[in-house]
Amino acid sequence: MGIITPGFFGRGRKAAAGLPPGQHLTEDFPVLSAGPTPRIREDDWEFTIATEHGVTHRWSWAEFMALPQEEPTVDIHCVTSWSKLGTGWRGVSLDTFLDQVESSAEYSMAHSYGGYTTNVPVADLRDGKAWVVHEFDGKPLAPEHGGPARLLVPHLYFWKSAKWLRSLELIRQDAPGFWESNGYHLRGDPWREERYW
Ligand SMILES: Nc1nc2c(c(=O)[nH]1)N[C@H]1C(S)=C(S)[C@@H](COP(=O)(O)O)O[C@H]1N2
Ligand SMILES: [Mo]
Repeated sequence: MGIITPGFFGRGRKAAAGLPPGQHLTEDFPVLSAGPTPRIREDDWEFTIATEHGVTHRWSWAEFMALPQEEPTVDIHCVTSWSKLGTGWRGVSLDTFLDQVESSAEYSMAHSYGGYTTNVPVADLRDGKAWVVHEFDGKPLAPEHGGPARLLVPHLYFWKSAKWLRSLELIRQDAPGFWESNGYHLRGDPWREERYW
């Protein structure tokens, strides 16, 4: 996803020309959580998608693992201004889930174990742009980073990537989630600097 501008000679940092405006690179992986880290055993974990028609689809951990797995390598951008390039994940595309669901809703609300919510337009979950991931850097996703599984929507600011993902609610009208109710932008495109509204 990074853009390398030919002829760009920066300060020796990798792909600095590929950072969205106002962002700086970090090599480590900061933890940003609005509350305590919930501990969910894989046996107790389930992921549901609830449609605007009142239908709920469920996947157990075993069913989730049996779906086609992808290994996206993507750049992530936190609204607090750090970006991390080339992060490697393993999980299931949202296309795979949504293809099993009858819905024409244009918006969604992601709900996490622990109560966090964030709204994401369905178009931003489609066409290979978003995943439910359970591995980072070749290892099971650590609880503080959202394990056992989190949403990954790397082309939007990282607050949209709900950790400890529990359900996706498909809704006809957009509504603010946790940070969006506290002033963060409804969509959050880092390339347009949609930080606050
Ligand atoms: N459930 C939940 N998901 C969350 C958050 C949170 O507090 N709770 N924080 C968000 C924010 S603001 C960011 S920047 C990223 C941080 O992910 P990390 O801790 O793995 O770096 O998770 C996002 N997803
Ligand atoms: Mo964030």
